[in-house]
Amino acid sequence: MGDEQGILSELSQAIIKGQPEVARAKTQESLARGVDPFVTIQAMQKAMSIVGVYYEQKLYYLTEMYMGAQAVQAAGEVLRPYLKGRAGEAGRIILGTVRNDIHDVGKNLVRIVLEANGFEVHDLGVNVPSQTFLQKARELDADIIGMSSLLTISMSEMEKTIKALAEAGLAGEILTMVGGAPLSQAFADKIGADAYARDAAEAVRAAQALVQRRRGTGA
Ligand code: B1M
Repeated sequence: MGDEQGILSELSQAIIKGQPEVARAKTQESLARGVDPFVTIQAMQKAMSIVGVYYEQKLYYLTEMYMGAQAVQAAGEVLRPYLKGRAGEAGRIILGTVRNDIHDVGKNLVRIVLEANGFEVHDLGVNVPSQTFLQKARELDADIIGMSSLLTISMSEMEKTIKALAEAGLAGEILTMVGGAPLSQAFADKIGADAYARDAAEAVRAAQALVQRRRGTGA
């Protein structure tokens, strides 16, 4: 429908141009017009990937990249309450971006979509050390530790958490899910992660499977 496409295209433009206030207003407008929040999230992800391409093509500098991210965050916060609590509790997840990495747009979208699917998500933010993931997961009796990384230099941090879990005798007890643009299934297998997810929708499916596996084994 033209109306839906029109408002989503205006929202995408606000993200590409790095205008958080406009992005917030356009998201509110999309809700008022009855656009499905999940469709809006997909449009936001697409717009952010265009920002990434412009940066790679050297059309954008860090500032534009940062403002694009701010616009996505502003739009996401408007959508969050409309998605939250659609389902019952599906499991408990500790989520964060690993140490040395401050990228959080993708992680925040993953959080929103997990919450929308009934997961209780404890977001530890960015630059999270492996021991903090472990401590919080124990303290809150989490089903899953979810780690995000966008930098090739921060990916190795994920393995540290997985090793720390094993050393604490918690491998197979608290399960791990990893994601982020530079990752792959092969990398996840190599570091011994329990699941890898390419995007937010896959993160939900993977988390559901992990919780089933954990509860199925009597944990
Ligand atoms: Co930076 N950055 N950045 N950046 N940045 C990248 C990642 C980069 C690829 C750009 C490039 O050079 N082409 C590059 C990394 C190269 C590499 O290591 N391979 C890069 C770099 C180098 C840097 C700096 C080092 C730049 C500098 O300072 N010289 C610096 C790093 C600082 C640090 O972290 N220590 C830096 C800084 C920044 C900004 C602050 C300006 C900003 C981040 C703002 C923020 O996040 N609040 C920024 C941005 C915006 C990007 C790009 C353009 C976009 C990332 C993004 O938001 N994508 C990115 C280029 C690109 O990706 N093309 C780039 C949109 C988001 C929806 O996708 O995050 O992939 P994504 O998340 C997806 C999936 O990956 C998955 O689901 C999400 C939703 O679909 N997913 C998970 C993510 N986490 C998951 C977890 C899961 C499951 C799925 O389970 C737990």
